[in-house]
Amino acid sequence: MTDSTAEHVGVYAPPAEFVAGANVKADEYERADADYLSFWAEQSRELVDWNEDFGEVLDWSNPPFAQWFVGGKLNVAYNCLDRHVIAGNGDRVAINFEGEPGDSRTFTYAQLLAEVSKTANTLTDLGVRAGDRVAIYLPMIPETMISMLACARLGAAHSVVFGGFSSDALRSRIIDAEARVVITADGSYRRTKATSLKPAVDAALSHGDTSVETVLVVRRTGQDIDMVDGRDQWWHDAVETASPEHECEFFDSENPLFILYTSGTTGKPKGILHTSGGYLTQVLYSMKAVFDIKPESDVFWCTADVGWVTGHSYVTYGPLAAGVSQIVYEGTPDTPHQGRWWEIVEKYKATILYAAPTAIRTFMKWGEEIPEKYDLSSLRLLGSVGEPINPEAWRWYHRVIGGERCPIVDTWWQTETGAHMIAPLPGAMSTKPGSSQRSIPGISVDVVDDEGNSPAGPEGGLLVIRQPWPSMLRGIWKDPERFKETYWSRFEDTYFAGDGARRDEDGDIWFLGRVDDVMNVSGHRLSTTEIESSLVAHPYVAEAAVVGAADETSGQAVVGFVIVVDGVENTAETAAELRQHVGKDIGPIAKPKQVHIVSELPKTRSGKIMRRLLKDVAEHREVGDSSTLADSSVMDLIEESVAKS
Ligand code: 6R9
Repeated sequence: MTDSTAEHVGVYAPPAEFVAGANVKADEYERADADYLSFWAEQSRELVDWNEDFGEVLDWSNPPFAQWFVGGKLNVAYNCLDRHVIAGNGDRVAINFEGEPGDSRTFTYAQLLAEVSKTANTLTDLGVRAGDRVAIYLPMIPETMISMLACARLGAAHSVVFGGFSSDALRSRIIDAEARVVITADGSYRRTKATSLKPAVDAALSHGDTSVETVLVVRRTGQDIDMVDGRDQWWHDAVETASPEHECEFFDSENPLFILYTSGTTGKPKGILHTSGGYLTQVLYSMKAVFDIKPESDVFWCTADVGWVTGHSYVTYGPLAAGVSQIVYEGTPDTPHQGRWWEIVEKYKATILYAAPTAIRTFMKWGEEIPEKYDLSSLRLLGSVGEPINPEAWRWYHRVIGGERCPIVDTWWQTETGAHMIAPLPGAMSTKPGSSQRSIPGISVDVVDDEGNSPAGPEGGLLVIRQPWPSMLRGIWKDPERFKETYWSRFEDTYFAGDGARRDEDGDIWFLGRVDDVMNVSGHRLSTTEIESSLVAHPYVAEAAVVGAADETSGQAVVGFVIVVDGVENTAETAAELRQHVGKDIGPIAKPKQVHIVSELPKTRSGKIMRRLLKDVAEHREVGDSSTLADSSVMDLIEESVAKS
């Protein structure tokens, strides 16, 4: 076990100026602990505009089915738009959109309200009513957020399906949610090419057996597509001619806001259901406490795709409900050049940047001379999400991107949790590279052993959440049994997150990877994350992924896949050096049996490494389903390099 105390890895104190101006100070924890329900009620009344106040804060009479802010009425889109315009901030920029080919569009809050109103009127004309579902299959363009908000405005739930998913994935999600309308585009731009989207919708609906009545099509690329008579309508015909006035209704706190499908370990994807009042409360609280948002001066940039939960909570709902200006970028970080992100930060003077560790490690590999060419001095806070961030990548992010002045918030949460759960509060504490540190105020997490005992030993255990929280999932769409079984059956009345974690001597939380990624070598529990961090800390290595492969003698053996930095040779000596390094750094038991040097790692578009596929390679099996990879050709490249090594 590596030493992870503050003394060993170092801690980084926030600048005095940051602390002085911070929204939330250290005393917040105590206040929240004293009475977490009163704490959340207070936050909700402060941050959300309720049309009718709620009564009971939490109804937990039928666990695990929670109701928050019972009886309250609100409109989520009103909270994201109208209230800012009413408060006199209609001229503030809501979205700075940057298209991959270099086109840009700006929407003020007043303009965005008009666009959302037009879309809400169009959807109403198409028969969409409160309680219906609308599927959204769009690239990262403003119309995606406009569509989501139009649904919210009508009290209809959206189901955003990531634009990189296949027609089969789209089809099963449309059927499961019984969507009435699909909103899509002709295509999108990715790596300078116009890729198509609409044909996937046509294929998904080709059997004529879905509930879809209308397909609304945004023209993005202008490529040739088929329009089906009586079913398909152009956005620019329908929406552009609709009235920009729309009076919104107010809905129950527990009215469904969205369904977002997330893959399970087995079987079909789970439709994670989120509702309105609790979700908005916790998303807004995290904007205030974790991102320290200052709506009048910040320029926020969350680089996630709206197709995954980070894009829901921190591209659409969080920033807009907070009333801040934000950046939305359509494309990839290396188009047309490897400095694109930094050019965007400079152009819009971004103050807060929120990205995935895999992006940071990619930038490290490309070299710090690229970001150094740009003026990044507007940045004041950095965030990380999606996977554990290795201390090495954390330090690089802090030094090269943050100029040693920006605190980094490493935010742990899930599609299921809706908003941040574990993250340092940047104005309240020093940050520690590689650790998410502690749960945010009002949230109660624990690390338990296999039997549910707390505390788990120094090797770590399983992360659980003890008390209900406002933005918790309300269930799995149409499958209450699976909801109970997946999250609430392992330990009584406790949410089981599926992540391995441990607390260090300072009480700070370190993530060890998903429970299925934790390895067992000769009876020792080893974390993929820890060994990957050790590999990435070696100067030869840019990126690393580790899996446990079945092994006759030790049960499992550690197998590493690494991408080396430019100039390092792919030789047996390099691999041996890396194996030795881990053995010395963590201990002989963690020394990988094999290290393969590869040119790519299999990653989803949300930046998660698909270790399952690497495990197939390590165990010499045929590689399993790779349909959710950002680039499905990488598995061939990996198999080729492994065959050579
Ligand atoms: C927001 C998001 C959830 C899983 C989660 C965990 C991993 C996310 C993390 C992290 C360590 C962090 N994860 N953030 N692990 N440190 N800061 O990613 O949602 O796509 O549902 O994934 O991602 O394993 O259980 P989702």
